[in-house]
Amino acid sequence: MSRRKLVVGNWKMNGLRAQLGEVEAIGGLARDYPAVEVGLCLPATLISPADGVKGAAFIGAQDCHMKESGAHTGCLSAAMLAEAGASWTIVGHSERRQDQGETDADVAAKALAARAAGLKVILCVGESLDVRDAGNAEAVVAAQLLASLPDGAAADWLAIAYEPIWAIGTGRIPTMEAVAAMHAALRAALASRIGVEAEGMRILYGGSMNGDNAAELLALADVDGGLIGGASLAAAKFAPVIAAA
Ligand code: 3PY
Repeated sequence: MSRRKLVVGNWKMNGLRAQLGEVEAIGGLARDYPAVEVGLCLPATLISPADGVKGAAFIGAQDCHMKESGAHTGCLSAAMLAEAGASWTIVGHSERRQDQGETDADVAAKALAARAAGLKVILCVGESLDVRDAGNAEAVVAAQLLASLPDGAAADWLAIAYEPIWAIGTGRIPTMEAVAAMHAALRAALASRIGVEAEGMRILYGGSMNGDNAAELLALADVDGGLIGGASLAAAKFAPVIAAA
């Protein structure tokens, strides 16, 4: 089955209004590659201003709360993010699983809350270096995916991002064989839960993806796009990744 490539920048805690020119330039690039779905998951403070300059890119958030509203100081609901202009959100990034102690159940609940507010979702999974070195990364990450998968998971609103924790921000990536094996294992795990719907669901690679390695990664059969950190912060660095898709 052919799946439209999805290439998404994750700006993490980077970006002030001074960087809106980069958002605009990336939105312009997205216009040049209509076959690719391009987006930027921005700090929440930039979502609304970015909405006006986003061109053909979509704007997303990096997290949302699992509740609709309430006494949760400092948190943002999915509806707030949607109102600000987000159409997607990331959930379950390993930095949040580690720094905020988010569990698989939290991640599934956040995905459902996002869906209820009309957001599409990128759900992140990935293994630590210890797990990779122990040789059972595929089983561990497949189990993490199934435990984080929300009810009603479907390809029209959910994408998966496989991000090995040890590859994030390190410049190291797994071998192409390891990436291919992991993506195939994740698709099989999805099929065991959601059947044929798994064929249409996009599975992105993330973790030190950049203009030098994107073409090789994106050519793998089950790699349907990328979730890109540092290389998405400037249009000049992001352009070759989008072009590779
Ligand atoms: C990275 O590439 O560093 C990421 O974590 C993307 O989400």
